[in-house]
Amino acid sequence: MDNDTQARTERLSPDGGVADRFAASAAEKRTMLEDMVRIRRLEEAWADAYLDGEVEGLPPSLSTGQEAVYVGTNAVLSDGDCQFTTHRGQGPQVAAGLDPDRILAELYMRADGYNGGKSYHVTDADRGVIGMGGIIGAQVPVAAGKALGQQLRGTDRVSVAYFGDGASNEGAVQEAAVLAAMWDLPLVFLCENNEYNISQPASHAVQGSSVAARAPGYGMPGEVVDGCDPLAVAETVAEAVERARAGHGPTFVEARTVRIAGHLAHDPQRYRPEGELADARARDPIDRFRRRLEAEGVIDEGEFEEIESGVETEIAEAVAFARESPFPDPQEAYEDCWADPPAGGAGDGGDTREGKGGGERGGDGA
Ligand SMILES: Cc1ncc(C[n+]2csc(CCOP(=O)(O)OP(=O)(O)O)c2C)c(N)n1
Ligand SMILES: [Mg+2]
Repeated sequence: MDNDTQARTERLSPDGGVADRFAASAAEKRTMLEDMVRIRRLEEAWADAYLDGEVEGLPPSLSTGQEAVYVGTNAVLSDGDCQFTTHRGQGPQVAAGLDPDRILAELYMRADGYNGGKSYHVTDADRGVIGMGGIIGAQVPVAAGKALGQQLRGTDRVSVAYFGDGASNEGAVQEAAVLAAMWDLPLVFLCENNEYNISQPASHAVQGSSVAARAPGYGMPGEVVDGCDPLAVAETVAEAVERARAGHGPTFVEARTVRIAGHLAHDPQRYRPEGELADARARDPIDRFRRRLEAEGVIDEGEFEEIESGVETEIAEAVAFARESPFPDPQEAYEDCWADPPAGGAGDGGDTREGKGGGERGGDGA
């Protein structure tokens, strides 16, 4: 082993001493449980709206069963950190504290939505939630670009790229992983292994014991974590984030989770072997965490029902807000296509890039 490889191997040691493990207070645990319920109810409201014919377009992609991944991750992120979501992006949005009124308004394609009703890949750059999602895996190199920016600016901020077990096979993910490891980018590769990509079991697309087993090949540590346990996720992501903040580069985290809903809301999942869905439901992270918090005395008997009814009221109000919000003006389709030129910079007065439709932001051809 040459010196460089030796140094790199030592630095990749999970016991490298950079971890500042996550410890949740009772109040934080209760908030995590509440946020998991909030994610689920918000998504169910969206699915109901679609199945009732109130909302049109692509059927909703729910993250039922995967909520622990998002609340665990968001428990350790701070202001200035970024997360790049998949086509199941509602979990990170809610867990990051985005307003359910405006999330649902976007899912109802209304003007008060986070993207003005123009794309359900909800984005709130101020809170570092960047919605991509349409092309699986495509958000990962973009997240690597953000992490490079965070590194070049000398910050200790990090980015998280979510992607699925299916997306883990995409070239975009491989290339981002190679580059991120080479450049020690402050990036967490967060693979949500929900055991399916559409109707194909993950075991038919991933050879070997785990997706994370590929990590040493990229030149980064890999961790497998129980993605149905928010505290385990928080602990593992905390370690990855701490390593990234300290300048030690990326980590590949594989959260073993479970897809209880279909691929999209109208999917009856007839392709699943008998009994598999029942097994998946038995691993429901909300039920499990609720039982754990009751056993620990963090919540009293009956308190879960209070949490549920509070969230249900909140989501019913968010649905009412979304319904009342107007549709965007058709002219809006031409807005927000290009970034504003920097104030006082050379670009003032219009977008001068060639071959991009030219003219000012929102001009014809944009
Ligand atoms: C590049 C690309 N290929 C195929 C698709 C079609 N597609 C949408 S979701 C999906 C499955 C993705 O599976 P996984 O990455 O495991 O994510 P999950 O849906 O399980 O969350 C596929 C193949 C796509 N959107 N983009
Ligand atoms: Mg999957």
